[in-house]
Amino acid sequence: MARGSAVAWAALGPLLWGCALGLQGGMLYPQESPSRECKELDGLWSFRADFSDNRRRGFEEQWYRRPLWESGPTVDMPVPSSFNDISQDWRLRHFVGWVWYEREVILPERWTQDLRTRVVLRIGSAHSYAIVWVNGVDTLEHEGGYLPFEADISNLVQVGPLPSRLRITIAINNTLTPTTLPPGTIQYLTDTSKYPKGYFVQNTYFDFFNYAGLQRSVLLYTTPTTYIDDITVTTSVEQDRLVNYQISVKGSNLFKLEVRLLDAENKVVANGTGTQGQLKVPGVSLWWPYLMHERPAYLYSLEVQLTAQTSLGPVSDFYTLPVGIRTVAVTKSQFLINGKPFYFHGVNKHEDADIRGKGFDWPLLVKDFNLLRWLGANAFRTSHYPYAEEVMQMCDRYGIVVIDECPGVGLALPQFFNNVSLHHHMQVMEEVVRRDKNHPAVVMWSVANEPASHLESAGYYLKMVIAHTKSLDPSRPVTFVSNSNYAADKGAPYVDVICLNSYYSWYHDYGHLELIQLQLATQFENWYKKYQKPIIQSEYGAETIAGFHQDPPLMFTEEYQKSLLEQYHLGLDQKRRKYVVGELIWNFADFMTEQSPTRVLGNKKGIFTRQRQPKSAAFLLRERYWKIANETRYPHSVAKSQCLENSLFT
Ligand code: BDP
Repeated sequence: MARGSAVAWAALGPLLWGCALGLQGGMLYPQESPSRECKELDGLWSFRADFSDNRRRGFEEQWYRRPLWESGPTVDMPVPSSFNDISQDWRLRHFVGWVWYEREVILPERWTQDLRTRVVLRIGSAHSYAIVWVNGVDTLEHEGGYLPFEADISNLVQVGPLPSRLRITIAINNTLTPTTLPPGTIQYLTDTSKYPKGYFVQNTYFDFFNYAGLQRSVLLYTTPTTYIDDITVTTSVEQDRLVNYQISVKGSNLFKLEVRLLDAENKVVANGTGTQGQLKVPGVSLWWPYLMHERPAYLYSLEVQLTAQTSLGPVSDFYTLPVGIRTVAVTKSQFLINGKPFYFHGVNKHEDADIRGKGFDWPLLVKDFNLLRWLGANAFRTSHYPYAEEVMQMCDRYGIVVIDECPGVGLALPQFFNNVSLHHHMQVMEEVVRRDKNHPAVVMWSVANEPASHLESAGYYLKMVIAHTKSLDPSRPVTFVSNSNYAADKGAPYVDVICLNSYYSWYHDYGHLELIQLQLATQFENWYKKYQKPIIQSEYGAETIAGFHQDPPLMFTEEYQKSLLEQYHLGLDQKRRKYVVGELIWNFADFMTEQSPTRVLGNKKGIFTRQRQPKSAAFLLRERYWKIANETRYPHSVAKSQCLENSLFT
């Protein structure tokens, strides 16, 4: 790759093309156990953006070789956080190119002296291309934001007497090009009467701000040198209640694996041995979505214990994986969870908040889940990229069903459907599935949002990505989200569920709410007639400035958002018991976008503000979701009060 190049990014292409697909190793979420320790590196890092004209100064001067402050002025940067909204420097908010993060760490002596210990550096995500040095040594590179990556750094820290101080330097480039995901273009503006020499802008083709930086946690963790590398669990409930597991071990071939399944009361309910097997679970408690059952989100724990012989003596490794037993299936007109019809009544989200941007934040996460439960939402889509692992864990624990979307957003131009992009897109799907495959909450993969799927080249491209995803995980349906305007969708034949975004009486027929029911009915009937697959209304909504009021309703007011939703709901109710299997509002909360004359400090289609306060539409949606929950709950005898109680106090 052309290191240090902010813009000549296509150089990455030929390198990637021709690489074999297939990831090395697993990506288990780091956890402490009798054999594993974690050291979080969240907090303040030193930071420096490379403002040089060619953005290459950091590489030319080798900033990774010495402490970053020696290269020039640095500032404090919190991790996790996007760097964009932290400082008062406007150049940083819009910065395109390489930024540099650095942090020193002191390691426990055991980590550096005990040669049976493996030390791993793990980065939750770095948007979008990252290079990592440890003590100045080139250690790791990763392409693509929103997904974790890691490196075994034992060799670097276990070198002689007490090198316990570690300097971690991470250079991150947020440039988006035709072969990144999401893609983008760099445009040079060469009219020197209007723009200074070398002036360029980053064009994106999606509707959220391209926040960047170390937006999720960075940590160090240990395992023994022979260790549990990956666990894959699938569950079935047909004849017997089964948990199928597959475990990969690295470091030695001489090992023993013991597996125990514990119920929520910590009682062992099944045992197994070896790298793969099936566990029968007597009197099983299934994992049910929130509001679908009186005891939703039941989780077992799969305890894996490894004992191995190494040249330095015996080692043990322990890892515990939460397991929810449930099935997912799709018919011509239904989405089934545990064999029962499931109706998605939920939201689309963004990872987005004031100051932090896309930075992971526990208070925000818990607030969002409290709001989801208050709303009676049972699902969301990770529009338009995989969310933090902690979010997925909460979904498992709260019973919130997830359509897990990869960053395949903004695939708007014909040149984005090329072989290099296809290869990268498949690789990203591998990383998404590897990371999220064990979450019972994840019921479907979404490979893209609104690709230009009327194009011939897009048809082939989507077919390949969908087929690849199915081969990675045959246990879940696969979709991509269509803009319902594209009558001749070349990708739709390959999806299991049709997901449609439409904005009637918003982007068309402004103000004409009376047209929504007719247009929605036409949309549903056309698509169903053609494909005979269940349909989710995956987006609908209206831009709404909290506090704007007008009756009769006018666009941008809270009354208009409510009325638009009401009209959509009438249309949805006509098809709900036929083949429409879900509705997801756009959007859960207001979020930041690029600046444009059509966005007032971002996208305002949230039913909550960016600060998570309800607009009037939130109350309307709450009424509806609780009503639908009461109709669709299984078994039907559970009282609403019971569910309300669950939602408020569990
Ligand atoms: C949809 C996109 C979404 C946008 C939304 C909008 O999928 O990312 O934010 O439009 O315009 O088409 O609000």
